[in-house]
Amino acid sequence: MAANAETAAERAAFYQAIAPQSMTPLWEVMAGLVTPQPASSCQPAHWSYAAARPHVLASGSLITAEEAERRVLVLENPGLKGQSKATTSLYAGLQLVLPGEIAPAHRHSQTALRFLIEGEGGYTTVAGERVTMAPGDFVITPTWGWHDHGNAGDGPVVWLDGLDIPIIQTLDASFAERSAAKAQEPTVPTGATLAQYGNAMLPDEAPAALTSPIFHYPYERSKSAVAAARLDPCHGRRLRYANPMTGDYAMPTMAAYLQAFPAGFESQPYRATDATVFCVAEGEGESEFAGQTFRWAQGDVMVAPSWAWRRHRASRDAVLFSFSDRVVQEKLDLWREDRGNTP
Ligand code: GTQ
Repeated sequence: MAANAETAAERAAFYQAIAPQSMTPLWEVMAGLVTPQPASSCQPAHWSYAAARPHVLASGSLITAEEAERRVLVLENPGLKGQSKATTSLYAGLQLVLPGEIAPAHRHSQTALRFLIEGEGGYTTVAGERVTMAPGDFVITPTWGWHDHGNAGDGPVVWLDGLDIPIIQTLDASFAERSAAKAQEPTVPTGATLAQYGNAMLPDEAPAALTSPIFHYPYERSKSAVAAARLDPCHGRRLRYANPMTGDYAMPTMAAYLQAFPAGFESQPYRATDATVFCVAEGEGESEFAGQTFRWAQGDVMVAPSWAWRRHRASRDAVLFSFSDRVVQEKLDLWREDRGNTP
């Protein structure tokens, strides 16, 4: 036997000998574990709302919201098939609620966010306060908070769900339960939370929690806020949704943003370690992630993987919602960005 073959055989025998002890040699796997830069299976992805919408509506005659518990088509990253993941750490889906339906009350460890894409009259009840969602509204369901959804309008309501499901999975920290009552009886007047916490004023007894007390950020307010923001060469006019009690992100596991691009805007190349899910609130344009170009319009959802170069171009005035795990990465001292040569 050649020396190399002899060594290989000797090593293979050694690996076999230690396997029953549940041991394995690091040197065979090290390069794949400790990579010089992010090496993600997550791929750049795009779901056109025009293409997805007929399937979402078709799911409405296949199963009721009540039977499904949540009637959602999961947006699965093509690089992460079978895993119910939009990115390595985040879940996304399109949820449909038809007029008169109720998605029954439950609660779970996972934090959820909603970004409303289509329809009027859809509502969600969080901690006893029922809010009606209009297109572009951003809504938070905090960890372990009771929530049920309904539709008091006369057309379908569709929103983007974003959840930290893969993070909770990694941590093996999932709990969930269903409520005995199908829906919560509202106990707090609609709008009371936003009025108290969303006007640069706070009640004396306000508790500082990791999740924002505001769970409904109406689009009209958010849009006028970003319209006044500085035009950043990489991000356009961008603001993050914040917890007014702490100034931190609105949720402990997901960072959420709204950004406006004036017609004709072309962003400078940018990359960051937080893979990001985008949803188009309005306008048209295209985005390039890791060299793949996607043309987008209202309701489209896109994924930019970790450390992939991103560029956006707006052919009309446009507004994009986005969310990522940046808040987690920052807490762990991991988050990095690269603005290329842009100041
Ligand atoms: O609305 O509670 O897309 O529990 C996935 C899991 C939505 C929800 C999803 C959920 C929900």
